[in-house]
Amino acid sequence: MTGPRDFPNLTELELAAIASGINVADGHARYDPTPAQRKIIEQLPDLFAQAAEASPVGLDRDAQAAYLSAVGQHTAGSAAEVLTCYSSSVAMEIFARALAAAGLRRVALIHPTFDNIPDILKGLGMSLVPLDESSVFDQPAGPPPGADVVFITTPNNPTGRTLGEQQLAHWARRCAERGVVLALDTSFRGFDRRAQFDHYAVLAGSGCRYVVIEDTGKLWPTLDLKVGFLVFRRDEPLALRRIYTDILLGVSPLILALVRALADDAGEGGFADLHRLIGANRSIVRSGLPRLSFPDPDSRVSVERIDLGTRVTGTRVAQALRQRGVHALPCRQFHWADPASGERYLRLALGRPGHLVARATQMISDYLAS
Ligand code: EGV
Repeated sequence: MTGPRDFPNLTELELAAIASGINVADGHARYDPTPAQRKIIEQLPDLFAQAAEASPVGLDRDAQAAYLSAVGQHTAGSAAEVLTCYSSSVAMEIFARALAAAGLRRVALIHPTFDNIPDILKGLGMSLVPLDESSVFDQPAGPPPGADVVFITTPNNPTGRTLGEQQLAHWARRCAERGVVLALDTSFRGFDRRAQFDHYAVLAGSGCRYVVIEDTGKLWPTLDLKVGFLVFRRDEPLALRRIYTDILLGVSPLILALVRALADDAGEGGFADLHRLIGANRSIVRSGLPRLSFPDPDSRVSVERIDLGTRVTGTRVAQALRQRGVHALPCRQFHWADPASGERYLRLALGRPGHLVARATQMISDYLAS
């Protein structure tokens, strides 16, 4: 039997979930495509032919513009440089390498957050200081003394907490005053309209240095055909472009054409459909577990935490559920600076067909009652 210690990170748990059973572990989109999405998928041979003919530069520009405008980032195209990557983790790796090359090593990072963010940063020699969510969102502080970078995931994973416009302006101003780089991971913004005000207008207005990682990877059921965008001020001194071209010539034009089509659909009602699906799945979880509490009442992202209290740990519950064929994530590793504080939570993925979320919820309910 596999125990929690056999999983060095959350992604290893997610891989075990893909191998068998009911998978509400990873945050990737595994719901049934909507009719509009199905139509796009049926056009894949045509998209392939178009991608083979068209200018890769134009396809890249169109995919970027379609995505950024679907999520309200209207000034990104004029104010910033955008580099298209195979995933947000690839963008993250390039960003961290650029920080290391510049000797910027002290990163104040939101806590909790998905563990591959601290792991990639640590892997490139960064030293991390935790920024509690309360000091990011409730009483926005400033960069801790000595910090070179402030890194905020917004909406955050797994809590769904999101920077409002005033809060972003506050952080941008405080970073500008101190010459600190403000880094944002906005992979979940497609789920939450409150995260779709024009961040680049606020960032440009403050004059701060910024790097933003945008992502299509959580949104559409495309079998992981997706892109991450690395976005930064045109005069940013970090060697982002140089390190990008060390790693990539570019992403496949087929993926760019697909992203463009899905982003256009998202802007024309696709996001509304997605928000309805996630909202319905969130209600299935909440109403199916009436005796539990949900620590993120305001969350709109495609994951939901449940609070198990202090009598059982998330690690134990996740392990027992795994033995029954249901895979969810224990939250210990999200709390990268204080793993014990994540033990009371379990995270369920909502980007799934409703019947699968219902089945997982029922099995969790049965297990907790037993
Ligand atoms: C989530 C998977 C990586 C990550 C999943 C995720 N792991 N990239 N090493 O994409 O919330 O489940 O972010």
